[in-house]
Amino acid sequence: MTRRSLLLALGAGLASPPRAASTPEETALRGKGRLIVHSPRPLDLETPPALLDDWITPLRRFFVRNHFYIPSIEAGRWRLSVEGLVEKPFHLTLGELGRMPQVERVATMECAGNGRSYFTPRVAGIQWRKGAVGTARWKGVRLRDVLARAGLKPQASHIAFDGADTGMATAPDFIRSVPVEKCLHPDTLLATHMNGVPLPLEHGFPARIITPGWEGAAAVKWLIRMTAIPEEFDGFFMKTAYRYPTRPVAPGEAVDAKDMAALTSLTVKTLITRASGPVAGAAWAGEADIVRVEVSTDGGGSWQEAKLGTDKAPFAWRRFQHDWTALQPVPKHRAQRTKPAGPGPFTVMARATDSLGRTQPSSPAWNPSGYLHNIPDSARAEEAEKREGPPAELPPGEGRALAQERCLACHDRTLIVAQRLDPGRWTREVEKMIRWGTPLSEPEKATLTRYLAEHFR
Ligand SMILES: Nc1nc2c(c(=O)[nH]1)N[C@H]1C(S)=C(S)[C@@H](COP(=O)(O)O)O[C@H]1N2
Ligand SMILES: [Mo]
Repeated sequence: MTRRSLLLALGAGLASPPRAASTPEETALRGKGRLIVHSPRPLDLETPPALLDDWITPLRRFFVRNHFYIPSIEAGRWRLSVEGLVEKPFHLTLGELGRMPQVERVATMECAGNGRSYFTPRVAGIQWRKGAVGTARWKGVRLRDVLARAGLKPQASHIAFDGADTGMATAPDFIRSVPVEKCLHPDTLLATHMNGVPLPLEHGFPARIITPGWEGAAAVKWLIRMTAIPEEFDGFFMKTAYRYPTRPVAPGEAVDAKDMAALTSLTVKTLITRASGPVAGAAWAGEADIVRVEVSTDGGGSWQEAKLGTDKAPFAWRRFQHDWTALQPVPKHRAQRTKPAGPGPFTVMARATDSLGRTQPSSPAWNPSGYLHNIPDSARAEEAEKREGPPAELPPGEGRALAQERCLACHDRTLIVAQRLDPGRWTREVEKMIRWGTPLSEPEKATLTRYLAEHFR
């Protein structure tokens, strides 16, 4: 073989490398290159605030929150079964769904854990900053039309929604229930489209629930079954996760199960998407409307009312704007002239009031799982998005091999190192993982917990 033919052969090889079939997560990640990766698989992506500068969030910027791996779905074989306390259980195909009356609603979706990283003491879970939120144009059928076809029995008080994803190892299935009253609301959808296109796989293709105004976990993706049941579903994702104290609690306080209730509507909140020239952002309030947004450009000393955007819909965020540029004084002889400052030490804040009269608290309402963080947003006028990459490896120490073998079997390193928990909270996380199928002997459990608590606290 000549040198030239060797090079040609190599070139040909490079042009068509043997391709490993890529996972749905890899495909989704490629389309969402500018998002913050909390975990590549399960896929958990957050949007930097500066990218949330539209009323409707483009799909390539929309956050992703998956507890487990994206399931594989074949549209032709997909069936949605409607069962439980109904007169006529039945299956729906995608074709039948498409022939039912279609409605479109713009609604904001936010993960209940958005802002979790700002709670003290820290709590376990994805360490979301500000961008687990977005607004989409959802299209599909009214959920109540589907339920009417099945005929709810009078004893039905909740509908349990099950998606095609399943828990890793023995982790519980992601099943969420919603009270019948919200399911029958004319704006609650069985959505098949998002921003005018069929739901992308990572957002729940071919169909998901949309409960406008409610925290994101109610919006079950890859829906395959809905079951009418007599009371709230009693699985992990209803009875342990996504619960919020029904009384005020002190930071770090343990809360009795009887003092916790399932999360429903979102609360009132702001997000600054641009901190200078002019200030801009979004404000939302779950099932309520935004009536006022105020902006402070002096760190909360004084507040001015911002202009609200003209785009609005009952469950969608409202854009706001306030004409202000971080100005630097100019010499007297150049009278009346100012020019935009370079980086300045200005702290811009935004707070909203909603139609229920709710405002944002000045300090976060700590709760055991770190939900509904909603203090007034603040941003530095010169703020640039810092992106720290995760470390390449887990730090050395006794227990590292165990962490690599047992934790990284299902989780990505990024997720582990982002947790900053005290030993008690690490113990609880490890115990949960043991319950969910991680094999660990007592001595291994002790070693692993010690390692995690020492390095990630
Ligand atoms: N089947 C299924 N549905 C799900 C989830 C999930 O893990 N599995 N995550 C929920 C949570 S916690 C949120 S915040 C939203 C996020 O929706 P998105 O990924 O389309 O932004 O989906 C919800 N629906
Ligand atoms: Mo969520």
